[in-house]
Amino acid sequence: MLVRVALTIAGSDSSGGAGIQADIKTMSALGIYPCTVITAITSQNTSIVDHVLPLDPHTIKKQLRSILSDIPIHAIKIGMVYNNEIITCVSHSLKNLKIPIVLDPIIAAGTGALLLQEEFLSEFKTKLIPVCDLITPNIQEAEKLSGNEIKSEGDIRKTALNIQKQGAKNVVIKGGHFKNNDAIIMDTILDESGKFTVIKNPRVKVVETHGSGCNFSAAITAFLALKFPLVKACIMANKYVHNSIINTVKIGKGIPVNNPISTMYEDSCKYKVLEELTNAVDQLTKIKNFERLIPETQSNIVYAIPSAKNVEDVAGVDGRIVKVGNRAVPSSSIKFGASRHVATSILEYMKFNQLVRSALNIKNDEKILDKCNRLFSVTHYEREKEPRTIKNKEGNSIPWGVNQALSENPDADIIYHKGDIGKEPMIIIFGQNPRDVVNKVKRILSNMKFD
Ligand code: PXL
Repeated sequence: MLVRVALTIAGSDSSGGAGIQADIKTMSALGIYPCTVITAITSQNTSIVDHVLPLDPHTIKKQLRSILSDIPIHAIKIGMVYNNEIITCVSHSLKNLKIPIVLDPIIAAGTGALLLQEEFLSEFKTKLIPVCDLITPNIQEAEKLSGNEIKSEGDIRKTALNIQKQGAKNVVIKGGHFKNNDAIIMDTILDESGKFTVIKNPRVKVVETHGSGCNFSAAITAFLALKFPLVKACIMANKYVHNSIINTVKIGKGIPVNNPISTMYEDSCKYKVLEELTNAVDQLTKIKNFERLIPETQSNIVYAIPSAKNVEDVAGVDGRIVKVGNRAVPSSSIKFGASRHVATSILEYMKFNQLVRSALNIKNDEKILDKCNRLFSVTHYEREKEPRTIKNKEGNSIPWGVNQALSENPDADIIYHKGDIGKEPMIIIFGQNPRDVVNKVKRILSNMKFD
């Protein structure tokens, strides 16, 4: 397999959200093989940076030599450099390389601690900025590098030009901390030709996230290693980081951390979900007499990804499984977002037990319900007890009902209701996966007599 390789020169973050750990995750998730040169070891959690150990320049130089003398590197990222000795050593080692270099000018951690000792800012500017192809400051870092105060979009552009004059071929100023507009975040790119490109995104409602800056510069480095042109690489990295901010996780008591693996992980889950559900639908429709369990409103079997947040994260049969003569037939293909009702039921169930991710609705008649009661743990809810305020809100009835039923019995395999005016009675079979649900159907139908 052909592989593209990137190198990150950065500090270790023991909390795993930023620094070298963020770079490894981001680059790997984008299909790049990451090599690492560690410059410092930080002891930190989601609230504070407790200690910083800068490594000696000899050890850093040795790491750089080991990598550069052997492995063809397609792009380089520089993160935390901490002091003058490290700045000098990195600058010397990279000076004459013909590899795209992205410089993330890390001055302070999100929690406030200094990651570049202030007295070395001028060394940083004269020794590292001219070496890089792109520099990626946020608003505060851009202010520190230029000495400007940034209050307007005009100030951002002026500051980008100032930093470019210091020797950075291209500049992207990240707008996450720009307080001009609460709804929009804009990143401003100034490229080699002097052209500005602005990327706008709706602001994600999180207070602060740890690691988003590292994810952004690592993603740009990955896209440069994949040979994308620089502005395109910035645009793609911006989109990628926007998704990882949406999937931010709260792992400790302090600020949430970015989750750059989430998109890749969800995509891989989606593939497996589609595969397992396709097999299950195939099996289900071959079960003798299954069509006799299909209600007037037809059946659907669904399967959610582990991190499902809404019906778009739940796969089902588009157009449901319908009864045609004495056969059960899927109307169409299996898709995410194809089911509303059964998908809503599984999403509510997952709030009680994350391991239960699959469900199927079947007809509720006396004979079927009686068999369910004999074989499984069954609970129910009464639609007529649903408060009017909930009934009046579209889409609220099912979560209310499933919640009621599981509050009585949180381990139930089956939830039923007896219907209401205009609502057909229904049984929903739950399981950890579609195979589990199909096996429950087989047990319900075994030895069942139909006339
Ligand atoms: O987010 C910047 C950053 C970079 N590198 C290391 C860090 C941090 C922030 O905490 O710890 C090692």
